[in-house]
Amino acid sequence: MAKTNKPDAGKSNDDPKTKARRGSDSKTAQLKPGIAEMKTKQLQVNALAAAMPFNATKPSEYGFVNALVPPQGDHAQAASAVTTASTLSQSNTSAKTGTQARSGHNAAIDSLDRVRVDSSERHLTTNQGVKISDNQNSLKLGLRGPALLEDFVLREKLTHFDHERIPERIVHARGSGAHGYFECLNAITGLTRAAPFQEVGKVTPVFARFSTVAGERGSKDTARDVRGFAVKFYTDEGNWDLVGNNMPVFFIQDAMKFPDLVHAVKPEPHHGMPQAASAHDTFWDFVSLMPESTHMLMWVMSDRAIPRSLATMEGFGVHSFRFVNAAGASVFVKFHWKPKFGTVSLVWDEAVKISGADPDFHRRDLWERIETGAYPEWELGIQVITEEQADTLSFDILDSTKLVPEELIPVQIIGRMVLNRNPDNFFAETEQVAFCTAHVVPGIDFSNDPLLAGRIHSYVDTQITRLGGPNFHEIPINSPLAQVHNNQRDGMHRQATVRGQVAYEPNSLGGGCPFQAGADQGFTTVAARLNSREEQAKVRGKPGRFAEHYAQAALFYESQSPVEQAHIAAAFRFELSKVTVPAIRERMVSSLRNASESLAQEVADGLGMKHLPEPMPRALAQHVEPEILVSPSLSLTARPGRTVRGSRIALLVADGVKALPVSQLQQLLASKGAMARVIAPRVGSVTADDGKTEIAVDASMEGEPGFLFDAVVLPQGDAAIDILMDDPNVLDFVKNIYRHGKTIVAFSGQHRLLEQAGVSPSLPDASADPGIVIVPNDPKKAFGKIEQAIARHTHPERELARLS
Ligand code: HDE
Repeated sequence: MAKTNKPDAGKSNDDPKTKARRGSDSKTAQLKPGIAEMKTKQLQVNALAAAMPFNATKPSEYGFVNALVPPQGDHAQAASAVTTASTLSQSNTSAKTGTQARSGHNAAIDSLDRVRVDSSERHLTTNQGVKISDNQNSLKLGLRGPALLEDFVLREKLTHFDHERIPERIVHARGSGAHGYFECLNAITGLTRAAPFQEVGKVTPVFARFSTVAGERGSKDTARDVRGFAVKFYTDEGNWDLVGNNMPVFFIQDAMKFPDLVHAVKPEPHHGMPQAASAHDTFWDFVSLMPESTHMLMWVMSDRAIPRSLATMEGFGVHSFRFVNAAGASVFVKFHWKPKFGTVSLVWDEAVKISGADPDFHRRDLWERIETGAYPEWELGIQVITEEQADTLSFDILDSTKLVPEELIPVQIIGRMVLNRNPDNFFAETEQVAFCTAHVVPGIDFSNDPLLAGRIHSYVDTQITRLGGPNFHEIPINSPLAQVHNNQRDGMHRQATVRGQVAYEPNSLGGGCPFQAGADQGFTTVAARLNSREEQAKVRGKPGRFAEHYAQAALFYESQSPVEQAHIAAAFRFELSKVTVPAIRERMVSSLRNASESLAQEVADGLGMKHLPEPMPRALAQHVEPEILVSPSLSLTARPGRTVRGSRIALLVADGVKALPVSQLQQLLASKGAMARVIAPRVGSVTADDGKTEIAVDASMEGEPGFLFDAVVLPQGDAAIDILMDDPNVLDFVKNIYRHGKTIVAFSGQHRLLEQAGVSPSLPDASADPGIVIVPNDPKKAFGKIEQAIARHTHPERELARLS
């Protein structure tokens, strides 16, 4: 009975050598129950226990030095797999019990293949697998008689149906998810030992879920709100969840205030309104009393809160985390997801209209992008900050209401994430996925951010109610690819059928297994945290640097383009107009004065305030000199990469349209990853100008109004244009595209429709509107121009001209 307690670095429990030492499974399969075999097993168990005559690692539990480097647990090899098996009768196999365990393998967590169901060519059955002869009628005593209690088919069906819903997430209830992969582009072994970053080209499977925060599960996608940006990395060393948002800062500095914030933004408790909106009394009452939220308010009132697509928004880890390398050295790190296809947002009028016509706008967009191969993609970037550097900053990097400007500490790209597979089942995957900030892997650790500390607790806790008990990690979407072996047992909905007699550690009856991994392979907490300079006393309070609340709110506002600034002012005006208590509006404006006098004035004017209220007294009287006053990277215009890929383009048609340009454009756009939809007054088909060709219509203008598209191409063909010019839906279609700053393509000599819709091809200063593209009759010749205009997504010149 060999004893092993040497570090086993780099070897997984699936190590073939380990398997060989333990004896093969086929060997145990031959051991049938019987008195002699029982005796043999007893002897083997005794030998295994005797191999561990005392607890060899006990001394290492004491003292500071040992605490830093826990050893691997003491363990011994069993003579055969039967030594540690629950039962000798395992050799009596069946179709249900199967044979026996693969040594050291947890089959409850294998890939999603093990739970994927395909019902093609299959009968309908009950949950017990009994074939159902009639799925139309309940069992009755005679055709007109009463239904019978014995109808187990009906009762099973109704009972299951009655319990189909689970509690929705308290926040982030509305979300959409997808599978994909993370690829390491830059190995950063010097910074972290985290598995996904050890080797260039290393691929780690991921599942990402994007969400709004305030709305309920069935609420609209385009609400003005923060977007959750949560990514589960199924790493070789366990699951790592990077549970971030599409904004790099947060409203509050301490977890203690989270329930207050959420209660304030959610529908008001007396009448349950409004849904998925911050534009109401309680939200603004709360935030205007919490000046630390001013920076986040700037983000939430900006266009970042109404993204065009989940694929065109940035993501941020928000808190400072820690990277830890193999030698145990640690640095602070901030995570950034940079969308490969640029940052694009909607305008407010567009978002409001979309929410009526397609409340699933973002979910559909994500789905369609993946189904059509226009895979969303982000680069993962990091800002690395040493403890010493952090001390020199004018703000505290443990304060989640502050960001680290990229101009101060650049973002280095270390990898990319591609989402390339839609879920098979929304509920099983997107709804049941359970993210948790506590899910970290060796190489990643927490900072002392007090907001993060609360989150480490909250996410696991909430799943216990939401997913019905402590075994939610076994739900297939949540289970890691890395092996799971521990002595946690039982509880609601337990799947893993752990064999053997042992559910405790230390043990000798299981050969000490599963044994503690030790510092070499296991997760260890960065000891440097203990050396931090915080007061060691138990206190309820915040560090002094947290008291400065306005410098970065000003930084964000000053870094926006004029159009973006106008949108921020309009959003404050809109939201505060919905506040029914004048004192709250005044309080908010008085707070805004500390961030930007011009913004405060504009908002006050918009609210009809005759006089500006006094600036709100600051929590920190003395001025703090920020490192920089403007950070261009904070503007949505900063990211390169805007493209037609993933765009939706409407090709307007009616009877009498010329067919060739329609089919040419469909093909050209498809070749660039854009989706062209043929839109007509009705669904069905239209007849082309040759009187023969039928063009299939994808959707009607009622079904898919103009604001759902990134661009519109007006038709060629006089007869078609005549029909469309008389249709008010068509004029609204075109007007909305124009109003929302998007591209309109018209064929030369055929822009009567534009004029009818009141759209001018030039800007007020007589220069050409870059979003109105007049092309020759052959769209192939002008496709470059069309593509370029659509790729810009929005043409701010139009709005800028209105502003000036
Ligand atoms: Fe969350 N948050 N949160 N949060 N959060 C949840 O967990 C919480 C915070 C974020 O797609 C809940 O599984 C506390 C910041 C995302 O499933 C809950 C605090 C950030 C998601 C919870 C915060 C986030 C959640 C609800 C303050 C950005 C959706 C259901 C201390 C960095 C994940 C659930 C998904 C979800 C608690 C603050 C992001 C209740 C206590 C800051 C993306 O556990």
